[in-house]
Amino acid sequence: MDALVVLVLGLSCLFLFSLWRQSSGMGRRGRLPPGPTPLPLIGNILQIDFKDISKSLTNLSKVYGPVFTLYFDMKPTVVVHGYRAVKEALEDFGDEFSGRSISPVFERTNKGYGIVSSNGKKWKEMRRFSLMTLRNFGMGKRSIEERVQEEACCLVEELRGTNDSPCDPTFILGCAPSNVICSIIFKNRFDYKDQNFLNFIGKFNENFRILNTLWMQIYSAFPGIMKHLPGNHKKLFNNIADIHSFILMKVKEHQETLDINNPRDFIDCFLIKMEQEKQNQQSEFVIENLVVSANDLFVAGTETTSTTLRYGLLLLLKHPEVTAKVQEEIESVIGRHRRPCMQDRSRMPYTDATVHEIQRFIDLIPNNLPRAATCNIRFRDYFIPKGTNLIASLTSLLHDSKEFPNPEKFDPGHFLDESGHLKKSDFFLPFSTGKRACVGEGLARMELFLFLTTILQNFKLKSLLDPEDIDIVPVASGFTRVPPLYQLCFIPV
Ligand code: LZ1
Repeated sequence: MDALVVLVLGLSCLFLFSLWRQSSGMGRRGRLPPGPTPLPLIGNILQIDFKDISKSLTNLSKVYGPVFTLYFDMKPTVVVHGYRAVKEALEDFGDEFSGRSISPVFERTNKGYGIVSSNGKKWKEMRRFSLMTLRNFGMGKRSIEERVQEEACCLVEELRGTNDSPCDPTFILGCAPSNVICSIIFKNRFDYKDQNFLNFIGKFNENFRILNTLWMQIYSAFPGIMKHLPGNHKKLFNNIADIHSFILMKVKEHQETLDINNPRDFIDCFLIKMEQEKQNQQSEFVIENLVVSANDLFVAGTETTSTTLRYGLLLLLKHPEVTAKVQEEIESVIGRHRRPCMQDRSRMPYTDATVHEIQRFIDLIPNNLPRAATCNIRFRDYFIPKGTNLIASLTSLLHDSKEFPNPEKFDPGHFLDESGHLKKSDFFLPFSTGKRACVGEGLARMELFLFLTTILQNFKLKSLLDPEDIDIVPVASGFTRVPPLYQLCFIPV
């Protein structure tokens, strides 16, 4: 048979199969939510602008309502959009939608271990352990807060080294959050010029770039073929192998110096758990889970916090009147002569509101991380079979125009009441909500508050442009929103 016949036969079978898949959902068991008609093989990709997925989802919700279905890779994805549908899916159906849908890339790198790409019992135990360990005193004597304060201090010294000259803050603001994770996992931070540190974070940064390329979209669609071909994805897998062996080497060092009564960091806490559970054949506390969980904490805790800080400074340059009020509050509550701490936050409503507004405005992860149905679900009037993917639009909450009038305007007033107190909002869910809500939320919010206040306590931010000329429109990207490139000067106060 020649290749053309095989191709035509293959495509026809796939076409019939996809028709059958669509119609089988319409039977006696109920049906999936409505949505645009999918084409064979390509599903609904023509309905999505991959430069701004979140906006496409908002437009589709105007046609199909707050709960709708899209097809990618021959599989249905249910989208929930708007406060009620998102809360209902992630909170009221918390267990039912607590699965993670795992892309072929992460399936291959994480093999179901760790926190981000695991499911079932493994996920429950790794999540629980990580939440406990990331609490402020979860790791013995040195609190998380102390580790972040130490890093904030080093960050200020590094910024001082720029000597008032214009700089792109990307590199330095990327080092600080990575180093906080280093301090939590490996016990100590590194110098920003340490070659081991630069190699290690360089591999994460390179992977982050590769994951946002078209190559990886193709890999995700056709993993069976792609994994035999040369290309960027090989670099990605090599980097992950290097990262894993670096972590493993650190684990070996820890094993040799472990003191069960004095855990120094995340690795020690995990090794102690391994020791406690060594009789248990089914224990999840095995080296693979330690290595992948550590890797997960870097992936989750570095680029996210660093992008928020970088975007935050850009917004402060654009709005000098906001920056001035924050600096006034720092001056009156903290002063110049001691370092900021978390206790200060409740006495600094304007600063707290500004950090909230930075997170709301930038909408870092607009479409959340994808979830999956852990069982067959009856949701509203629909039937959602086990394994169906779920996307919750976080944009639809963070940019809701009733809750946050003029949502496209940066204004800390969105989180302040008439008397200047912090006004919380149920719509503020940048870390998602429910059983899969971000494990690092507490850590991330601590870093944002301490890093931003420490920077503004020590420096005046000087822009190279007039505020009106500063561009704050995100460079739309696959997964996170990224600010445009910019430069600024840090002038010591
Ligand atoms: C994550 C993020 C990105 C990728 C994986 C996990 N947690 C952001 N927070």
